Amino acid sequence: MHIDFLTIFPDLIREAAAYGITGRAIRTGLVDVIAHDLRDFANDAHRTVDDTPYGGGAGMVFKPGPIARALAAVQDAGRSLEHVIFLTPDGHQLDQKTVNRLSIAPGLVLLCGRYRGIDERIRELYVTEEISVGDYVLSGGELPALVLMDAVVRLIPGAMGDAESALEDSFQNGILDCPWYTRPREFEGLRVPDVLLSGDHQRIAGWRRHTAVQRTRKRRPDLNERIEAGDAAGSQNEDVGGREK
Ligand code: 9D3
Repeated sequence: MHIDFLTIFPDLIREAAAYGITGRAIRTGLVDVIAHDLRDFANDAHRTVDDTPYGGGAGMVFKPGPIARALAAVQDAGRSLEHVIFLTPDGHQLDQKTVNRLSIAPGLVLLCGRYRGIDERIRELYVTEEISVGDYVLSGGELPALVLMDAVVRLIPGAMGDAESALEDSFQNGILDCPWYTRPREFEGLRVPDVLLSGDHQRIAGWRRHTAVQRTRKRRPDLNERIEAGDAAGSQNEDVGGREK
């Protein structure tokens, strides 16, 4: 998968992309990430990418020209503009269903805004999808774009080792995880539940299911409604399509 970021902070993207599962996926050639500096597509000596809003008001708006030229450069490099995703607080809130769908795309273009936003005509002309990461205010789209990339890349076949199974996550989607313990057997006066030391794998599996359901009931009654309705996977986990699960 090709992932192109359009941003005024390309180094933030490059730095963050080098870690963890994404970093390894890049090194093994499963993914290639290019962070384009929008300022490279400005047309003045000051590399200006923003301007004051028509009609007045505080803050600055990204000019359409640099973004359009950056997108043209992405296309000239042979990438499709089929998925031009604008990260914005008024987008569709990111969920696993969206991540699954995007994980089978050959390429994504992630447009990161700042300030008051971007000129509306870019949204009309080029943006195919608008995504938010939740109802809280951040200072820009870079961290949301990295969140989206992280969630997508881990679903690409080969990106995760067996120990970090994406398959297991998709099963558990719609239900929270059970508690986990490792050594020592007693820590600051708290002991590991005996059942986990029993060696009885059926009882252990039962305990894990039970504690997971209990925790989901208590912490996420919204998810729990779907479990009760016999829809354990919830709407978050519809078939990816085109890939074996
Ligand atoms: C005046 C209205 N503001 C919207 C709540 C304007 C505004 C605030 C912050 C516009 C952009 C931003 C910067 N945030 C993002 O670019 C962003 C974001 C976010 O702030 N929260 C959740 N998801 C996202 S995705 C991009």
